[in-house]
Order: sequence, then structure tokens, then C-alpha cells
Amino acid sequence: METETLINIENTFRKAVIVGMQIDEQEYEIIQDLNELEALLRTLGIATVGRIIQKRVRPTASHLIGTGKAEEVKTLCDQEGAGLVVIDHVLSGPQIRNLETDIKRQVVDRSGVILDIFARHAKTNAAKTQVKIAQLEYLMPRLVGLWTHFGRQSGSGAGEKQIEMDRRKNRDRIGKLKKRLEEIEGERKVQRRSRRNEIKVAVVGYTNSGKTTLMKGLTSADTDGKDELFATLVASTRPIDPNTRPKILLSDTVGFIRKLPHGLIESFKSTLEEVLDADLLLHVVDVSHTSYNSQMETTTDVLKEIGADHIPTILAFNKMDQVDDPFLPRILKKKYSGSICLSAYSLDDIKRLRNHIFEYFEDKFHEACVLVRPDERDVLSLVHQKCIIIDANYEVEGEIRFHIRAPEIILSKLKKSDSHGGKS
Ligand SMILES: Nc1nc2c(ncn2[C@@H]2O[C@H](COP(=O)(O)OP(=O)(O)OP(=O)(O)O)[C@@H](O)[C@H]2O)c(=O)[nH]1
Ligand SMILES: [Mg+2]
Repeated sequence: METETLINIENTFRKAVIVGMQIDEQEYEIIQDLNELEALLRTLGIATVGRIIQKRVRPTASHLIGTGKAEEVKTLCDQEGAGLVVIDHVLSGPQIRNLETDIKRQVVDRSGVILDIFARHAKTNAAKTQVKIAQLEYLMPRLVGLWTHFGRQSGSGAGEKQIEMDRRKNRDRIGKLKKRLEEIEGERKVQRRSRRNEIKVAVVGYTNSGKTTLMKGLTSADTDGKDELFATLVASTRPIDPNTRPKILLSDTVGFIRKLPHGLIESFKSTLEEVLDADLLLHVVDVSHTSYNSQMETTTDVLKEIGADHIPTILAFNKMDQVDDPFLPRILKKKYSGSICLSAYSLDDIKRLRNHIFEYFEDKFHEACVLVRPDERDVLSLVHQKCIIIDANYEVEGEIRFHIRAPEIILSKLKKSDSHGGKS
């Protein structure tokens, strides 16, 4: 499948003016959101050359911002040579259309920008298909804006007919893509099922918090983190290094962001199933970021939305090397029990994190004794692969008595095989 960017922020645009709308938020929140929008645009290679905040707006259905403000935006674009206007608010089809007419520039909203980044970063078939579904779903309600304009001009009602045709076409495409995604995902499901007995940790968190960099440190993954938003779109799973018994698998996941387009969460649900499947979440926070608190909140909200808020979580406060306040680690540890402060760039810190994860699971392990006959291959492999062996003694007739520590789920499996012949 070609990597078509449906929202199509044209490649020729290198400069943008961004517009924030103060509706219910405080001004500092708007500023933080606009800083983030700038970072999103930077990821697309677009420089922000001006920003305008409209205060106390009462958004109108037709324009969202007042005509006076639209004029101001246009003047700033003229002055700064900007070809693109990005509004940090969800825009409807007619609103985009009307603003484009007034400002004489391409106008997109935050969701459009995020979808464009996803489209450009999507490498695998699964990611490309997921993004395309999200794009089409985003475009559906916005088709109205594109075509009513046309209809109004021709006065023939052709616009409405065209919208209906386009909608139907889009719905068909979405249906086909979803089917295709199911096929692609089938294989992953089989893989996931084969990992049913492994201990799984999903690395989650706000975009750019350092998930991939930590993952690389903890496993032998060869992917580097990137100073880009949404660098990772597909979950990759690897065992923690050095190989432990039982094996602990780590999954890198797609990052979260404020005002993530809803369709994206929906279409990335299958990727996010890695999260739902996990025994533990490692929630990575970029603590050097001024808005790390609200980033944590966003992550928690998205986790709730996908139904993963019941999974035990370790908070990892990352990028400590960028933090000047020497008291912060102590404050954070006190506030968030079981959390860890670290820098993904420090080998010692990575080691500490690894031990932190091990210790978490070790606490969940229980001790038991099992007696295994030499011909019970499955049981033997379960013991060797999934348990910590404290002691092993040979008994009569080659039977081995293992003194082990293992998670409850493994112990219950061993007990089950016991009832078929093994003894404990
Ligand atoms: N100073 C500092 N930079 C870090 C640290 N950890 C990661 N980074 C940098 O932060 C940027 C983002 O890191 P990634 O690992 O790509 O972040 P991510 O959470 O995987 O981001 P997405 O996949 O885009 O959601 C990269 O430039 C990293 O080199 C850290 O502990 N300290
Ligand atoms: Mg990443």
C-alpha cells in the first residue's frame, strides 16, 4: 500500500502560523498546547513562524474564530510568508472551508497534523492500514465542508449528491480496510497466544518520553529513540536482557498525546492490545518536560479509555539528567510509591530499572516443590523456562525434586500436570 497522506499538508509548506483558542482553558494551558503543536509541526519539517491566541472565544458554527481574527491571521501569514494555518482545535468541514476562503491558506486542525505524522511514520502494513482507517473516519464528517461549497456554487444540489457518493465510497473503503487489518492482525494474535505463559511488560507513556530508548537499554533491540513525536507506531516485543527465567517480555508501544484524535485510538486498538495483555505497565514520564504532570494525566486517561487502568503500573520518571532540582527524586518517590527516577542514558540507571522490574515480579512469585519424572518433558521445560530454580535434587529412578519460585499461573499449571502423573 502506498503511503498516501490523505489529510495532505502539502509538502511545499515549510512555514505555518498557529492559532490557539481559549474557550475554557487557562492561558498557560493554551501556551503549552501551542508549544506542543509546534513540536508536532517540527516533526513534519514545518517551522512555526507566528502564533495567535484568540481569547474568550465563543466558537461559531461557521468560522470558529471571528472574521476580525481571521483577517489578523491572514496579515501575519502575509508578513511571515506562511502557507499553512493550523488551528489547535477540532474543526468541522464547513469551518475549514470558510477559514480557507477568508485566510487564503490551507487550514488544518491538530488532529489533521497528528494524522499526517502517523501517515508519514507508518512503515508496516498494519500501521499503514490503521492510519488509513483513522484518516477516512476523520474525513467523513468533513466532506460536508468540501462539497457544500461546490453545491452552493452550482445551485443544483449536485454537492449533496456528491457528498452521499463520497460517504458511501469511504464507508466501503473503511470496511475493506478493517477486514484487511483483521487478516494482518491474525498472525499477531497467534504470536500473542504463544506468549500466553510469558510475563509481559508494556512500556507506555506520552510521546517522546523515552519509551523506545529505555526499551533499547533493557533489551537488545536495535531501534534508537528519535527526537520526533510518534516515532514508534507499532508495538515491538523483546525479552529483557540478560535472559531471565522466567522470561520477561517487554513491548514498546505507540505514544499518547493530548487531544489524540479519537479515531486513532479506535484504529490502534489492536496495537494497544499489547497493553491490555500486559501483567505490568511501565509508565514512562519525561520529567524534564514542563508539563509532565498533565502528560501523566493524559496517559492515565488514555489507559482508562482503552480499559487498561486496572493493570499494575510502575512509574518511571525519565530524563532525570535534564532536571536541576536535586530534591525532585525524593519528592516523586514519596508521592508515587514504587516509582523509579532515572535517565535512559545511564547504564547504571538501566540496571536499576531492570532490577526494579525483576523485584516487582519476584514479590509476586511463590515457592513450591515439584517432583518431576525424567520422561515428563513438558513439565521439565516449564520448570526450566518459567521458574526460578532454587534447588534441584535427584531422587530414585531419575526423578528430580525441584525447589522453585514461580508466578501463581505457572504453579497452577505444574499442579495440573501433577494430577496427570507428576507429584509435588
Ligand atoms: N536527555 C535525555 N534524553 C532522553 C532520555 N531518554 C530518551 N531521550 C531522548 O528523547 C527523545 C525521545 O526518545 P524516544 O525513546 O524516541 O521516545 P518515545 O517515548 O519512544 O517516543 P515516541 O515513540 O515518539 O512516542 C530521543 O531524542 C531520546 O534520545 C533521557 O533519559 N535523557
Ligand atoms: Mg518510541
